[in-house]
Amino acid sequence: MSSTSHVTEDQRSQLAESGYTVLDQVLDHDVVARVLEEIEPHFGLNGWGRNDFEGLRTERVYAMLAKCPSVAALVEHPAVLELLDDHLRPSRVLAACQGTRIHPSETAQTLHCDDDLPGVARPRPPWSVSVMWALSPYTAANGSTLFVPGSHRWDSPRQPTEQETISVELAPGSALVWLGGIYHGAGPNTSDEVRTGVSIIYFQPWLRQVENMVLVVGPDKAAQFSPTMQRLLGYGVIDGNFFGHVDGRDPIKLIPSTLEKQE
Ligand SMILES: O=C(O)CCC(=O)C(=O)O
Repeated sequence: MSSTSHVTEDQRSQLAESGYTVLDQVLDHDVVARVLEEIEPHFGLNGWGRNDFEGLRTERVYAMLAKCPSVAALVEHPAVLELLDDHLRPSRVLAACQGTRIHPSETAQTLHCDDDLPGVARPRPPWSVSVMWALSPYTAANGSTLFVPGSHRWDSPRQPTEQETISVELAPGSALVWLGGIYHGAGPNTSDEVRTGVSIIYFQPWLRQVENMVLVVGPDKAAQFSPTMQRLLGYGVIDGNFFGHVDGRDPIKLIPSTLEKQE
């Protein structure tokens, strides 16, 4: 590691070659404790995930930066930013930041790629980089993330199998960093303990509108337009009610009187 670098050459090459790497125990205990203290009251408020992908025995705290500001230390952690530099353009954007708590008896999440949604042929350079911060121990028994090493280089037709996965265990304060094209998913929780962490996704800067329409036309002003127009502005979600959500909900619900105007 050079005197100015927060990551090793091995970590950089593992991320590029295998598609994932680990930053072992890089957070101070008091940072972990602060984030846990801020997030704890939000668990238990929203209930379980609404489908198998969100996890029927998993709790998620969306809009985390608005609820738990200390998570900013994780989002802008210097080691993570350095790894992002290798794969995303400097003006990358934060795409998601959520707390996750996987409870006992949760089943394995479907193996997926984080940047596969537009259905463009693979392999290709990553459109996203994801980071999972462990706030509790992540073990194979309680659902540590499963990866198919090297699968970010696969072509489009090839699909992963469970037999190809490895489970990456983490100590609290560690981060697991992966490229958008790697097949992965949360493992099953066969233990009697919860697995708690923060999941963050960064996107290439061009995965966004040219004009930031929902700021140009805020919810009050958007109320004068038709539902078609509101959706064009960006008050909507795609892909299973997910991309574009605000705190887990369709942003069109933020527009006053929207319900009367729904098509
Ligand atoms: O929780 C994990 O270990 C991975 C989660 C994940 O990949 C997702 O929710 O998309």
